Amino acid sequence: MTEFDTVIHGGRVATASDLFDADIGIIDGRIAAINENIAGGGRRIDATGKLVMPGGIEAHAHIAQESSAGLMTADDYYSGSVSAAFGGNSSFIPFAAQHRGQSIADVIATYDGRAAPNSVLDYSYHLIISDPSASVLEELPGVFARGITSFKVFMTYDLMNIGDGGMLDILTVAKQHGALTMVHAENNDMLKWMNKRFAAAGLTAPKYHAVSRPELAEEEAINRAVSLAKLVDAPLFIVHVSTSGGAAIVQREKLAGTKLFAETCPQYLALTRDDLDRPGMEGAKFICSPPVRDKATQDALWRHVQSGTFESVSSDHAPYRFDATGKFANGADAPYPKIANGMPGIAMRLPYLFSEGVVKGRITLQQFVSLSSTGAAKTFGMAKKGAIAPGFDADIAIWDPEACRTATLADQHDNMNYSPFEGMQIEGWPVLTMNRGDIIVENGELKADRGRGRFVPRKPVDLTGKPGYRAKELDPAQNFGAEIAP
Ligand code: DUC
Ligand code: ZN
Ligand code: ZN
Repeated sequence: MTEFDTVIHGGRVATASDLFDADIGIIDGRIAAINENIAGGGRRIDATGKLVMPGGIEAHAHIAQESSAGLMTADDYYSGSVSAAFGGNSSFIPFAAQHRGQSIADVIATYDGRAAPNSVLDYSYHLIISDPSASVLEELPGVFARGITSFKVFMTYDLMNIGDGGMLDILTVAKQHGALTMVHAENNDMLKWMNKRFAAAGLTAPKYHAVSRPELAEEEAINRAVSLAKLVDAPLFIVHVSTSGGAAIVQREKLAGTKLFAETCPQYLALTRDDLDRPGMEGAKFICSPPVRDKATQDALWRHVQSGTFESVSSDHAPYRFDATGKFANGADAPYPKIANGMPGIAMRLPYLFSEGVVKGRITLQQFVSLSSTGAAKTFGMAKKGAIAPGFDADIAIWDPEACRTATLADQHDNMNYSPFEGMQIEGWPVLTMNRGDIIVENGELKADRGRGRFVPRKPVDLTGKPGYRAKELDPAQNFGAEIAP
């Protein structure tokens, strides 16, 4: 008889395609068997009455990252990974951010030093490129060889915005290596112009953050980013889509076969600009970019979640404490453009999506698995993660679908002093999180050692089913768009 290290028995297994009752046998951190009534096992985990799902893959988190202004996030790779694990995630992909003038080798060495000794979960990085100089472009093949196959660029923030030409350079190199370019799409000049007018009028309270970043700024930038990617037929991933118009562009382009991927985040489904207008400076807790919008936008984004516009729902965990180390690093009454930009949510992403999505009947359990795990694994090339299948890493989350709780700060297990989700009623909760067969969290207790997580080398993006677009002006096969005399 095969001797399993661990057997999870009695549970209902949910994958991105199926729902069935089965036991799971695990050997050496991998799923070795999925069957009825698996006997034995060095350790037996009773999942009766529970859902057994692929552990979440958090594909958008800012961990131990300095902002372009030099402000460090409140979570490092220990607290960030612990918080992720309490929220049902088995692995995560934070950003490794280049600051201008920095070599990529230095960026990666810096983040290796932050992640490897600390993470309790497997991890990879998306590389943020803020300075696509010739030497940086030359370094990129080495980054792909290392298995970092995605990076993020910005169309906004003066210290990050690489301009349309810089984006074309990055998209072109990325395409050559099978990498995926991710983009923060907001029109920089629109935002700066709005900020100037608001400052002149003395409109600096947190609530003006939302008004100063209009939906049009995102829609215009998404449209432009997609056009740039289409010109060179490169794949593109739009991060944190916050508008109905932006999501509609993604939907339309996907239908046209464009090599396009996208995510939205729980805050755009759960919060509105009214939260920015809470008394005093409370609204600062809800400052993130792009900003949270309104109820109509929430409804539209839910419809896009339901109908397949997004590969994933990610947290965009960008933790800055509600004190002088974070939100108020520039003073307790700082005007909104000087308040740290981002909110925490890595532990709440999946409970929120399960409760508001599955329990309220907006999405199926299979869609939940896809949006929380499988979609990110496929899009970002994590070959052995994101599924419950033989040979895959035993990255598993066991959920109690009937657990009811009110979200509290104590549930987050991060380094924050607030949660934007505090007080929300949540139905369904992860009770056990496993990574490569090791239990990380069980019944509210951390069971893993600091630094046990491993770097996950990733594969090139899979573009199956996405024919793309050939600009005739760049295509020798179409004579570069010139008419040929008959
Ligand atoms: N973009 C992010 O992805 N997160 C925080 C702030 C930002 O601009
Ligand atoms: Zn961003
Ligand atoms: Zn982000």
